[in-house]
Amino acid sequence: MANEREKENAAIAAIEFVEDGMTIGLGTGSTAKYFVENLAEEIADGLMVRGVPTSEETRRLAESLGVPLVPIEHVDRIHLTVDGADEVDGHAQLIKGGGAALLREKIIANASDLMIVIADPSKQVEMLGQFPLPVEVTPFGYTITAKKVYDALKAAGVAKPRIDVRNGPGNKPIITDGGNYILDCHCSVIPDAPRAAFELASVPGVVEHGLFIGLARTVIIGQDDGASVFE
Ligand code: ABF
Repeated sequence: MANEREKENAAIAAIEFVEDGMTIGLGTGSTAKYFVENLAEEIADGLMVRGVPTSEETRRLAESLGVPLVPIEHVDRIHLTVDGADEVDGHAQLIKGGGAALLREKIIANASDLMIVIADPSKQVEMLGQFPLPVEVTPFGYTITAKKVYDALKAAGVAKPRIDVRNGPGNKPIITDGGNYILDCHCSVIPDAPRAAFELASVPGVVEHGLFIGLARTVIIGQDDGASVFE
């Protein structure tokens, strides 16, 4: 079980990478929340940065803490993004999207000079796949898309994928910030994550998937008394 101290220590270690003048992608989730809170304290002490939020949730949090924000459409460079993850393996490959923000998270991570993942030790895995892989799909044709997602995962070597539509209140599919649905793909293990990413990306109706391959270059794992930085 994650403890809050581990999450906050990972976030505090990421603050070391922040420099005056940076445009910073602000992640989503409970670990990224600590980063936004600590960044807000630095800004109150005079640090000059601006943020690009990866979700409406993070936008509201940052605004409430006085973090200056800029719409992504007005940005030509993002120097650094700091975000959490649902799983991270030894090659800095990630599963993200448990918070349903994976589309904006990936656009912003991909546009960043550096993406740093902050996590507690419970997120570290030998092989991705225990956490259900989120796949964002268009509502139009989503039952057909789900079948094609199943085929794609099988083609990538996942033995017995099980696909659920993520439901919210009233047992209705949750709607993402982008107006789409989330399929949660129970894989147990994803033996070849780059192949799975490739197969999923080729399915019409898939807007984005939660495999982040080759995006994170730095991983910070928080501990009770500090953090380990892997670069
Ligand atoms: C987001 O928040 C995600 O992509 C991931 O799903 C999640 C991790 O949340 P937490 O830090 O609360 O475990 O970054």
